[in-house]
Amino acid sequence: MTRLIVTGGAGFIGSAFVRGLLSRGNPPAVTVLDKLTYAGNLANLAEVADHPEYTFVHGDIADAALVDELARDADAIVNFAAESHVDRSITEPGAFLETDVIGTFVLLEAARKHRHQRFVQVSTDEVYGHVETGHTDEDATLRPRSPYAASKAGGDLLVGAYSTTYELPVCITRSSNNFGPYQYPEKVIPLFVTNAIDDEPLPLYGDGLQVRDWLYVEDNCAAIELVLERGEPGTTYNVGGGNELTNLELTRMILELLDKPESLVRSVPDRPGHDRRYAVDASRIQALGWAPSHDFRTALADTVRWYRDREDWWRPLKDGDYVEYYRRQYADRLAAGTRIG
Ligand code: NAD
Ligand code: TDX
Repeated sequence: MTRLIVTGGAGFIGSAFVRGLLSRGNPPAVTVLDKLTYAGNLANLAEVADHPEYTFVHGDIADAALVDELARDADAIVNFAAESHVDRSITEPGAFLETDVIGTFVLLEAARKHRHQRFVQVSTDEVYGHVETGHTDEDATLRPRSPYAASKAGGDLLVGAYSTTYELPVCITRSSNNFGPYQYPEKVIPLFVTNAIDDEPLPLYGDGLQVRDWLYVEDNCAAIELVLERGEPGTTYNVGGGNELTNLELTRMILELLDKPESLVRSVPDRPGHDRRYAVDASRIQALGWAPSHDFRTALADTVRWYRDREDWWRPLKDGDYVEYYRRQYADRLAAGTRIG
């Protein structure tokens, strides 16, 4: 693949993918297509802005004319673009269907028309729904439970249909929770780290015993790159970090790294329909030659240090519309919250 469209490349994972690709020798030509929603941020791409193989296009993946024009000069698409936050999908689901379902459809149509060599759909373990015990493999039934997960599952089903019906060479990756630098401070790790730095309360949903499997963002990007290069057409690959933690355990680690007291934690009313646990079986991508190369505790410590050092990056994001988002999301919850420490 020599001419790549990376959608959502100004977001958290997409920008890590682009920075990684362009930091190595002989990279493909990369066109980032990004709508620059609240989650898109050109500061995430500042270090590649002058790279000769990098082009930025400001636009919507659901804009069929624009996507068609870009796809004509490309041979592969990696689709990171999405509305990605579960809590926002609960209050405003419409944008999730427009981007995660319709947007994916528009990209698939363009890839089909221009006979692309590869389409990689970046998806999530949330499409499998809550996993009580064991680990879900790629053949598990999709049981999405939030509007976000249902929209991602809808996108995935369309991708599968384009493989079967049109023999488009697609792959899907479904990863567990990512963490690392440049993650928008609505997701739990950057939210809790930046709140703790400011001695603000950490709103832990419910009993805090929900389980997530944490994956360092660069390890996910390595998996996506491997699938782009060597994935079997028509195949889905789970990507898991093998680092299952309860939210309470994670919160305690963050506080310890920042030397902050547990009295900052508030148990607040739970997320509606909150999935208790996700856990994927990643043996298929391991057989392709992937394994995470970052130790969880070291990567978490590095990530916490990054947010401590990069207030210039996150403080502006916690201003403006974010203030209203935070109030809507947390004011009542925090008023009803109880201390756990
Ligand atoms: P993010 O919210 O940080 O970034 C999303 C990016 O997509 C932003 O730059 C935004 O501007 C852009 N975008 C949104 N709508 C668009 C549209 N209609 N057209 C063009 N661009 C648009 O998300 P992220 O955490 O980087 O996630 C990237 C992908 O990985 C998503 O598809 C998400 O579902 C998936 N994923 C994320 C995680 C995670 O832990 N963050 C885990 C598994 C899968
Ligand atoms: O304020 C909070 N308090 C809290 O207890 C927030 C924001 C979250 N949580 C809990 C909910 C989850 O159990 O922390 C856990 C992680 O929450 P998020 O960071 O919102 O992630 P999650 O809902 O698990 O979804 C993430 O991983 C899968 C990404 O946002 C998705 O894009 C990805 O598909």
